[in-house]
Parts: sequence; C-alpha cells; structure tokens
Amino acid sequence: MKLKINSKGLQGTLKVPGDKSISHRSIMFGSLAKGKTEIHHFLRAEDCFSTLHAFESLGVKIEDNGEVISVDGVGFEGLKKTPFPINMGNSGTTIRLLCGILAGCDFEITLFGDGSLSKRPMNRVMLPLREMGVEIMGISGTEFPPLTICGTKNLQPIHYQMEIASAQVKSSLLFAALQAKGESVIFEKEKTRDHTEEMIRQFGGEIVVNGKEIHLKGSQKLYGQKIIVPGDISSAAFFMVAGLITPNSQIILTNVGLNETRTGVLDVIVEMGGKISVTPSKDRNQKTGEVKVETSELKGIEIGGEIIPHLIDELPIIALLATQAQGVTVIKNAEELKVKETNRIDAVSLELTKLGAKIKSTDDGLIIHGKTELRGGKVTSHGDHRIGMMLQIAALLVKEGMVELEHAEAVNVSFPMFFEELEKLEV
Ligand code: SPQ
Repeated sequence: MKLKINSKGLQGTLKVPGDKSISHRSIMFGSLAKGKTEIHHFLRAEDCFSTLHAFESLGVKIEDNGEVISVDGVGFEGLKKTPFPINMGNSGTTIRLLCGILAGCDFEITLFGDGSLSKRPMNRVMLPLREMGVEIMGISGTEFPPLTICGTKNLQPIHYQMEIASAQVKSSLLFAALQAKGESVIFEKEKTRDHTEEMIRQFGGEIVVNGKEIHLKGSQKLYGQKIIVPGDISSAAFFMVAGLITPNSQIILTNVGLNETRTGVLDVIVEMGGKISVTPSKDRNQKTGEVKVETSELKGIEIGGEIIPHLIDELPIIALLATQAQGVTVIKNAEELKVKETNRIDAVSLELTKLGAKIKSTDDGLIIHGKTELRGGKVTSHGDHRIGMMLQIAALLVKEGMVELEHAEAVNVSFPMFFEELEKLEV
C-alpha cells in the first residue's frame, strides 16, 4: 500500500476506539460471570473478535446488535468442551488469559494461532499453571502454540514470584486463582496494567493489592455488569505523536483511557518537551479524559526502569518521536519487545533506518539520534499492527518520493479505521 506522505498538517478531533485489553477482558469476565453483561464501545478489531469467537466456541451465547455486545454469562463451571481446536488469531492476550481460564475446566482443548502467535513464548504461563495442577503442552513438547491444555477441578492455589513484568502472565494466573482451592499470592516484578484486578472488583469479586503483592481467594463467584470500554491510549498514542511531529498540527483526542498503569507515554511526551495537555473527565468513575497535542520542538531523553510496562506497546511510536527530537534518546530495559507480534526492537530499527533515521538496536532497547529528516522507501509492518501504524505516521514527514508499506492490513488487529481516521485530520 502507498502511504500518505508530506502532510501539510493535522487538525481536528478524534474519538479514540475502545481499549483492546479491556475489550478482551469484558468478554472473558462477562462469560465467567452469572447473568448478563452489556459491553459498550467494544473494540471492533480482529484481536477482540478472536476472544469473542473463542468464548462462543466454548458454549457462551454472545449477541452483537452492532452497538452493544451482550454476553449471557455461564460461570466458570459452565464452559463447554469443543472437539475442535480454537483459533486465537494473532492475539497473545487471548491465548495466555484463556489458558488461565481453562485451568479449572477438566477437559482437553487445543488453542492455535497465526504464524506470529505460533512463535510467541508460552512457558511464562505454562510453568506456573502446571504448578497449579494443569496439564499443558506446546507443539512437539515445545513452549509454542498450538497448545493442548487439560485443566482440573482440583486446582491448587499458587504463591508466585513473577520473573518478567507481564500483565498477561499476571492475568492468566489471576483467572486460574479465582477457581483454585484456597488463597493465591502473586508478586509482580514491576507493576503492570491492572485491568484484570479492576474488573475482578467490578464483577463483584474480592482482591487485595498491596503495591506489587496481590492476594486472591479461590472459588469466587462473579456477576454480570454493564461495561463502558474507555478509548485505548495505545491507539491514541499514534495520533499524539503525529500531532507532535507533523508541522502545523493540533489534535484533540477524546475519551482516552487514563488508567495510571498505562499512561507512561504521557510522561515521556512531557519530559521530551512536547506540547500536550490532559483534561480528565468530570465523571471520576470513568478514568478517561481529553488529550490535546500540537506541533512541538522536542529533546532526547532516557527511558527505562519501572515506566517500561506502562508504555510497552507505545515504544515503536515513541522511537519515531525520538527521531524528531534534538539529541540522543536511549530506550532500555525493554527486552520484552523482542517477543511481541514481531521482534519490535529489530523491526523498528530496521524499518526506520530504511527511511533515513539514525537508530540502533541494543540488547534491551534502542538508541536514537535526532533530529533526522526522513526519506521515502519500501517498508514492511512485519505483520505487526503497531509497526504498520508507526510507519504511516513516519511517512507523513517524508517530503518527496513515496513510502510503500507491505502488510498494511496488519492494522486491523487493533485499529481497523486507522488510515481513514488519519485522512480525516489532514488539513
Ligand atoms: O495481545 P498481544 O498480541 O500480546 O498484544 C500486545 C499489543 O501490542 O497489542 C503486545 F504485543 O499488547 C499486550 C501488552 O504488550 C496486551 C496486554 C494485555 O492486554 O494484558 C499486555 C501486554 O503484554 P505483556 O506480555 O507485557 O503482558
């Protein structure tokens, strides 16, 4: 696909599509609760439909009237065996969280995904789930999908010190712990997104969180709720950066989710000197707000440590931002990027180098020298939605020639209307 280049400016307002992490979890909690759950502003993207279809395969009745998704909860004990393998598509969240959910189901089931998902590591969930009594195995004895899982009604609680900062591992264990015979304790390495903990409370469960230590009792019942999914700050980040680096731009993003375990990108933009303002919603229960950005002079900074899990999915677009900042930006402690939909450290440095950026991969991040003028070229998303969207924002700065993106369709994983929304903001 030929990308839009040489933007004359981006002006206007965008209502951010629903949060991917929360949309997945809404279907999961809705299915595991008793009674009906109504989901508003669900993210209509491939990854979330992988979760929706997976729960339909497990016997949950889910209706979609085009506006609202209604889930007829069956409770943990109501999920049904299917003889067919279930397709997780491209979604790491779906497969890892589903392993924790199926941990309490005493039937065998196989979960598979696309080429990218089949390369993503699963020992991180398989090893602790085995400690809880689950039989779970990757293909040919490896840790990679397809995974075959057989849970147990006699699930044991776990005391688990996490070795990586991962909301997916934590969430998978929390779903299993909700079904275990006793209290589980999970110690996080770093604080990661806490949507699962929030939704356990929202659906009527009890959970105690003291910093990085989480206590959760087993055999809990959950009850159906009305969920209004906030806008996804990870999707909004592409437009924040577009507004900051494209000349003559001012963009207002509405309904942006502002859960504090996700807002690292806002802190980074402020530290780089970006013109950004955040107005939280008047409704304090809704952790959302309006974010305004405008064209800015930026400076390089160092990004590492405990902020990394709070902006892990924004690092590809932050790397592009750094190419337009004066001086050096160092991103470190981000080795988890190597095991996302693609190796995002290598993909970002390879593709941005093709467009003229001065960027190098390191073992745990990237070093970027700015400010550089970008030029045209042939690039690829590597089948990774976040790399594809980042490259389109980069192309806006290319003055002449063209930027051709291979596998542009990858954006459908989290933001199917991405190109159309960007077009609407062009002056
Ligand atoms: O679901 P998937 O494919 O893993 O999606 C990504 C993404 O970029 O959309 C990661 F590639 O987001 C993860 C995120 O990186 C979603 C997520 C969640 O909803 O719990 C947590 C993060 O992953 P992890 O491995 O750090 O827990």
